[in-house]
Amino acid sequence: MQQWDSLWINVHLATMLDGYGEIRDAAIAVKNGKIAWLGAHKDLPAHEQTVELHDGKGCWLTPGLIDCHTHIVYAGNRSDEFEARLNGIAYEEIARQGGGILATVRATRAASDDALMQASLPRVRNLLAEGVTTLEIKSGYGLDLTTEARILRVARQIGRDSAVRVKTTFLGAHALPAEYAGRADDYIDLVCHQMLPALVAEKLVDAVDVFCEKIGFSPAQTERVFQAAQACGLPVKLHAEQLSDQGGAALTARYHGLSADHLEYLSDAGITAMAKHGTVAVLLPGAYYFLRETKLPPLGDIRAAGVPIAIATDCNPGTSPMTSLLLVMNMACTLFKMTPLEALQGVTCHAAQALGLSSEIGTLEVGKAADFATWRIDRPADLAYFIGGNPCLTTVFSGKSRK
Ligand code: DI6
Ligand code: FE
Repeated sequence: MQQWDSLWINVHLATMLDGYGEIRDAAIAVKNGKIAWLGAHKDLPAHEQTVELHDGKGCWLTPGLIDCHTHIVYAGNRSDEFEARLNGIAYEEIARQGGGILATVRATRAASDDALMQASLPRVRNLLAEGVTTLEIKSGYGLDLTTEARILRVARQIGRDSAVRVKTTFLGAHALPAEYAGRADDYIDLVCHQMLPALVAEKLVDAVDVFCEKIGFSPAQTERVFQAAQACGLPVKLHAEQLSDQGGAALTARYHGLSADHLEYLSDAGITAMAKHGTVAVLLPGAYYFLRETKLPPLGDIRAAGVPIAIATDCNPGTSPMTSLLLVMNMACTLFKMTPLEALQGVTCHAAQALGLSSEIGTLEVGKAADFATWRIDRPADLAYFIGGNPCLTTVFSGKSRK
C-alpha cells in the first residue's frame, strides 16, 4: 500500500484526453509532485492512505493552464501609442518612427533588475490567479546582450520565486535596435554569434524566436537565427504571418519548429508544412483585437489540416497588454470562432505541445506533473463563456496548493 501526499475527492475531471476527457464524480491523487492516480471515485483503490484530503464539493478540475506566448518582462507603458493609433496612426508607422518595440526597449534598458521584476510580478500574478501553472516568457526588449540577459534572468527568477513553471525564449531578433539602424544583417550577426552563445552558456534559453515581418526580420535573416539555434541544440518558434505572408510558418516547420504564432496571413503552403512537421499554430486573439486587425487566421483550413491550435495572451505593452488567459479563451471563440473545447485544448494540451512539454503537462494523466486548477463552473465550456469574473478556486503546482 502506498501513501499519497494528497487526494482530491468530489471533483469532476476534464483530463483533456480525447476531447474534454470528462470523468464525473471523480478523484485524483498526488505523490511527490506527480499525479499518482485518477478516476471515478467508485474505483478509488481501497486502503490507500493520504496525508492531505481535499473535498472539491462538486467543482471541476482541469490541467493547470499554460500561457505559451508572453513578453511579460518589460518596463514602461505604451498607452500613449494606444491613444496615437486611435487618432489614426498605424502600428507599423509608429514602429517606423522609432516608437513601438523600441520605446519599450529604451525603458527596459533603463530599468534596474529589481524594477524589471517589480514591473513584471503584478502581470504574472494576474495570470496565476486564473489557474496558470506554466508560463513562456520571451526576451526581446533588450536588443543588446546585457539587457537580453537581464530579462531572461528575471524570467528564470520568476520561475524560482513564484509557483509557476517558466520556459524562456530568446527573441533577440524582435526589432532592429537604433544603434544598428540600416544594418540588419550586422545585427543578426550579433544575435547569432555573440548574444545566443553567451545566453546559452548561462543556461538562460529554452527556445529561440524571431519576429519575421516587413517591420521585423526577413525570412533569410530568420533562417540564419534558426541555424544558430539549431547549432546550439535549441528548438525554434516564430512570430509568423502576423501582418503579411512572409512564408515564416513554412520555414519554421522545415526547422521542425515548436510553433508558428499569430498566423493571420498564413498560407495554404504554410498550413501544409506545419501539418507535415507537427508545428503548433499559436493564435493570439489579444493582438488581433487590440490592433483592430481584420484578417482572421484561416481557422477552418488549419483545423482541417489537423494542425494543433494553441492560444495565448501575447502579453506585451504594444499589441496585447492583457494578463487574462480566460479572456483569451473567450476571444478565441468570439473573434476566431474556435469552439470552447478548442479554446481549453489551446491553453492545456496544445499549449504544452507548443512548448515541447507534452510528456510533462497539459493533460491529467498518471505520471505527469500534478499541475491543476479547480473551478466553480457548471461545465468546462464555462471557462470560455464568461467574460470577466474569475471562477478559479484553487491552483496546484507540482502537487502543492498555491495559497
Ligand atoms: N509582434 C507583436 O505583436 C509584438 N511583437 C511582435 O513581434 C509587439 C511587441 C510590441 O509592440 O512591443
Ligand atoms: Fe508576441
